[in-house]
Amino acid sequence: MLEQLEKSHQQALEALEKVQNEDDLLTWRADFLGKQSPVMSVFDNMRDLSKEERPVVGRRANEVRQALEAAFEARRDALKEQALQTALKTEKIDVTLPGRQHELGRLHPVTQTLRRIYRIFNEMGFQVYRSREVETDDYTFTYLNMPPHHPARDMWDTFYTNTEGIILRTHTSPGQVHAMRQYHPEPIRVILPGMCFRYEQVSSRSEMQFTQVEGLAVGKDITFGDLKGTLTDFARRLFDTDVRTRFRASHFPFTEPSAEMDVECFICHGEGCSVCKHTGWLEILGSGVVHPNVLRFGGYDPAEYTGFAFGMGPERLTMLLHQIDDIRNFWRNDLRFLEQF
Ligand code: FA5
Repeated sequence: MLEQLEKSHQQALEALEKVQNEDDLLTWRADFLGKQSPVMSVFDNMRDLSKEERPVVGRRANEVRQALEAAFEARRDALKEQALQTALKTEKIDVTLPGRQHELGRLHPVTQTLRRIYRIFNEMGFQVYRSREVETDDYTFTYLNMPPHHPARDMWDTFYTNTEGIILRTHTSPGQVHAMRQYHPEPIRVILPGMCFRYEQVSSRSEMQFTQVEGLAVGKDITFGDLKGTLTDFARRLFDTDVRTRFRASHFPFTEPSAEMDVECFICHGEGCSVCKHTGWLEILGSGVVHPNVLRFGGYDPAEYTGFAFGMGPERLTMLLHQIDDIRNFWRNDLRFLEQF
């Protein structure tokens, strides 16, 4: 058995000499130091030996095993060193190569429009006022002069939560009453941007989730003329100095009188086309003089105070600014679309 042991030792060392990579090295270890290997099976077969032979063979088998383990470690270190030297020679860093370009993200087109709107109104003295997206029925409708069962509520159908009276806001107008209750009896000049939700058919012009920017001014002697001047100036600053605008009589329960503002169609310049439904005009916002009941709910005496309010849709404004024909592009998250802005 001793003879067999020496032979296996020799064979193992010879095989190890030929090993050139990590994989082969692991195979070698399984072959010569694994459970089934000739050296290790000596331990299993000890019981076949005589009492005198057992310690001699056992000692030698241990020596051989330790020698092979040491040889394995040495070979592994040598291979590592060899690999490192090869890498150093072949993988030289070329410091003259241009660096890798990092992809830069950018602001969403609607966010860009929102920031332009903030800047324009800030220059006119309006501060940004944030108000919540999850609202009460009272703030969304009742305090805006739409008591329960008022038919106008249907125009702004929204999403209801499991908690009675708690809904997702259908417009930013509830923020008007929050701002009034916080600031009364001080004068107010704020814009209220944020997300709105509507239970409505999604189409190329309407989403069920979209942003609005509300505006509110409250003070003494504020007139419809102030509203017109502010919004006309806004449109000129956002679009172009000589863009044509018009106010059309409309109806909102929370403003009296009410008006919608149109800008001349950019596609046909007033001639009439499919985008403007052959009217030559595109609606951009709703507005009006704050209704006395809303002022009262906000804590202002309508005999002393007046105000104006408006609500615009930044998605629609962005569509006009960039001639985008489908509002659904904004949420599609298609980089080919987004990278254009
Ligand atoms: C309102 O929401 C009123 N709260 C606006 C208002 C505020 C009037 C203050 C008077 C005083 P309206 O539903 O028309 O009104 O929406 C206003 C603007 O939001 C629209 O002109 C449009 O630009 C945008 N908008 C409305 N619905 C959608 C929709 N589904 N998808 C995208 N934009 C929309």
